[in-house]
Amino acid sequence: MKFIHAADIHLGSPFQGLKNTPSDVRERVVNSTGKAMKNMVQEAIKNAVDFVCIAGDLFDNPEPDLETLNLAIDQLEVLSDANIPVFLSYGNHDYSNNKIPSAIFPENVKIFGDEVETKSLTLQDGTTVGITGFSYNKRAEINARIEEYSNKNNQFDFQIGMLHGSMDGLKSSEAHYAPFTMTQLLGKNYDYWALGHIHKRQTLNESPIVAYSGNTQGRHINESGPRGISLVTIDQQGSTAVQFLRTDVVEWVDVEMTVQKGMDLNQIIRMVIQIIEPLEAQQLKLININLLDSNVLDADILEELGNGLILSQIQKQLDQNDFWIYRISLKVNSEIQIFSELDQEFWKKAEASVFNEKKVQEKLGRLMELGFISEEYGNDFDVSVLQDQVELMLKQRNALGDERNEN
Ligand SMILES: [Mn+2]
Repeated sequence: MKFIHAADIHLGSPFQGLKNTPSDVRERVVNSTGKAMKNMVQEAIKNAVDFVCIAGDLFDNPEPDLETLNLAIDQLEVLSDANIPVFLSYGNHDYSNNKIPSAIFPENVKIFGDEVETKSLTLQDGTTVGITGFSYNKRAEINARIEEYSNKNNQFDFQIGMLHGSMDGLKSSEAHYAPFTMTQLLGKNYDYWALGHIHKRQTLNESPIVAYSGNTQGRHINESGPRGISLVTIDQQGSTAVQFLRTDVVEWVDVEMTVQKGMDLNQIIRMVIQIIEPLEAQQLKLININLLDSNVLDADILEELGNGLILSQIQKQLDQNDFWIYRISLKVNSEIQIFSELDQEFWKKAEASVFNEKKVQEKLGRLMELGFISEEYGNDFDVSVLQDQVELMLKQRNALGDERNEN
């Protein structure tokens, strides 16, 4: 038995933070989630799988626009033409609210309702499979749903659990979605758990495999690195092999480089190009350059880094089919203390209370009514960028003071 475990395709993701990007790069990024779905479908056909599981968040939004919806229908029809059934559950992003009538999907698509249920499938060789799951019907599913899953039904040769959620006790913004414990999952005696919701690919248990396939396309720098799906093969003895197949067309990459005191504009540009150009570029790479120790640079160089001059020079010299550097982040040496005569613990506390999104949004306040400010600090506002800039300014201004203190 062979199937694809996919999740978090997020069709229709808006990709807002790309305003200074050339239109061809922008277009590739905006179309990337759809292209990733196409790649998933092609892999299903190429590998002649028995079925496909999509464990939540097929759409980025519970009310996808027509173009997004049609793309999904078209791709599901390609699978239908290839006689490949699809098991689909909705997650916290595309929770079912009757905005998407299930009748618009081809018949090979089996959609889970908001109660946990088991759908059965008989493969061509007679193998029987039970697939158990449910769809979200609201954005936040804080209740554990795992006890509603039945134990393995022995009328099936294999049973697979699909669950969009997070491990109980997880501490992150992804926590508290249909929480489960490993003991609960393993207690069901299923042959494989196809998880969705956490976008970072990971295996939580080896036998049976309990895993997140990760999302099919990274959508911002916090989703860096290769993204894709799992091709799962379970033989008659129940031993399972999982192969990672890439589906992404755009890869977000964080690159670090350390600058030296006295470096001029051309040296910095050369250094960046020398590090970026040799990178393998099968996918378009969207790169965030972290310039470490940037506090040692001269003030005029820092200004050229800050006003985008150096960035635009680098962008011109790199092949835009392969690389797009969208940001240079100036990082300061963390060993330098700001106002070292102050209690550093107090300083850190103050820093944390000033640089949180709520505070910064509050300060921005009515300034956001000005077009150029809302464009700069709009939807994708990243507080850490502002924090880096301020830290750099303080460390530069403060450097003299600290040097004096040393004598
Ligand atoms: Mn998701």
